[in-house]
Amino acid sequence: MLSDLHDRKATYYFNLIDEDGNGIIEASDFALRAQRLAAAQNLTDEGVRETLRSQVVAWWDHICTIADFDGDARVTLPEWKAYWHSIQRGVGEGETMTLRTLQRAARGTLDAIDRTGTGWVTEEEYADWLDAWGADGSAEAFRQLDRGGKGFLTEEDLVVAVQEFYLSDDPNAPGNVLYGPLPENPSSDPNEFGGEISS
Ligand SMILES: [Ca+2]
Ligand SMILES: [Ca+2]
Repeated sequence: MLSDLHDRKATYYFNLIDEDGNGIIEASDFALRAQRLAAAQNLTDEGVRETLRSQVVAWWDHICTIADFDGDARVTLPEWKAYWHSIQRGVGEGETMTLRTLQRAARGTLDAIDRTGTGWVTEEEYADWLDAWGADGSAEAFRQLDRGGKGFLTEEDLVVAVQEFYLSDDPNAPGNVLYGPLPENPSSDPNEFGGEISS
């Protein structure tokens, strides 16, 4: 079982990746994602766009390997949550491979945001990247992710943020907002306390 916070993060991220909003992550979402990233970053050079497309397709291949448990080339929300759970179990069991995977994810994220190749991320680059995700609140998220208020994000900032995003159960962990501030907690189900409260 995922904690409430992890459930919210997993669901929020799933919905961002599910670009066309049909409730399933599949190859077509990644084709759309590549187009939107290219548009948000004003990429006009066809070679550069092609590099971006192949990066995004490689990411989809990776997601299939780790989260498409029944091998139908579609990732459903239950599969996604099972994947999320397996990361936490892997780290809990001390699998260095899981931690290395997260570090690789952080470097991939840096490469995706840092289109100018400087090795760090400016507030503007981060805003463009979140915009391509269709996510809001980039100024607030950037402020939290920028540990020490340097005015830019380093690879180390992103490594810590990715680890917190996938692993932390602390509602105040800055890395929770890597993909923008999480939506507010959905109002609790009135039946949640059924039987315990008598009227
Ligand atoms: Ca979809
Ligand atoms: Ca599947």
